Amino acid sequence: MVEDSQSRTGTVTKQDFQMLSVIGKGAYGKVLLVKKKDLQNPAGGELYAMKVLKKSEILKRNQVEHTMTERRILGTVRHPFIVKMDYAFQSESKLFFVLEYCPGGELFFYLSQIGRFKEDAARFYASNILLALEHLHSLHILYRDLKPENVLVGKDGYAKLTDFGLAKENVAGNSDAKSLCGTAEYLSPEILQRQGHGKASDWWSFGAIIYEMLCGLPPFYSKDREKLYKNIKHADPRLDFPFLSESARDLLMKLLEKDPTKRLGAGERDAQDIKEHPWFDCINWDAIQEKKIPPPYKPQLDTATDTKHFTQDFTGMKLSPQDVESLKDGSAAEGGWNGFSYVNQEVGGGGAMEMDIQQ
Ligand code: ISQ
Repeated sequence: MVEDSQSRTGTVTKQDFQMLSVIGKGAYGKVLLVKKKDLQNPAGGELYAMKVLKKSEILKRNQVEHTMTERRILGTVRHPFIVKMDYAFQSESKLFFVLEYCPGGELFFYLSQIGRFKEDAARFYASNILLALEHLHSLHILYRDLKPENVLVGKDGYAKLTDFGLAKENVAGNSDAKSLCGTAEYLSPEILQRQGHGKASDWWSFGAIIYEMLCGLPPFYSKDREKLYKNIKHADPRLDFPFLSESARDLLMKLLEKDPTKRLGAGERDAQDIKEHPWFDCINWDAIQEKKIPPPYKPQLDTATDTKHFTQDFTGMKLSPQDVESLKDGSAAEGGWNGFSYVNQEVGGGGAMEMDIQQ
């Protein structure tokens, strides 16, 4: 009987996936649309987004800790509005995260195409993001990198958070690391002033994202970086648009509060105080969590592997010789990346699983 490497070893390697296209590119690597080879089903198995990181780049940029944090969080967290990781493995030169594929692409690619969302649509996506943040906070994890590119749309039309490279675990109190990370547009005044990041800083970014969904631009937008910083720290966000409801204006004012201790969501009750704001009055939180509410839009795909919701900058590219080469790079010992490899028990087939993680 022919065996795939998963049934042989209990883990997976690149050889278990067929590369289909490039759907994203970042500083440390790229994201590929891949199909898991399935010997029981010649048409092929499930589609995944495979994030491929170069070990040399991660080392060069001192991102080892961030990468291992992302790996640990993705291996621990299971939530309907957080991208699921099914496998993680490595070769001599690369790390691979095999993630749930979200065929709707970035929520903000969709937003950029239509300008701004109606309040009902913005409220729907905001409710997904809120439940994801609430769950992370309940596990003492700060997300710290809430920005439009990190919100994806799944095949069911619900939003999902991805990219935990900047997340922070084991936050006890409400204040934390003083490092400056994240895209400036969504960073809170306290982070810009290096006064630490607590749960309230995630609620600021949440406010900035709702603002952008409703108004079409981030709240303190300026091309000039210095002006942007100054605006975030000192300016009032513009809220006098005729299309904003009174409750939306009130919510944005309370989330974009400069003083993190006075911000909505800053208290002990965290997300609960935001859920009870009048803007969310018509939201049935249990029904959202159980995905019983029809989404404002469902990605329309011509084929299962249609990548029309991803920017053509990547999807138009042929797989480079390096991409193909990376397939040949045989799987390796863990080396300095001990504990990276992972198989989600729910997809592993139930056999004896090779788990190299020491949790
Ligand atoms: C899932 N689906 C599409 C794109 C992605 C990019 C990064 C991480 C996960 C993804």
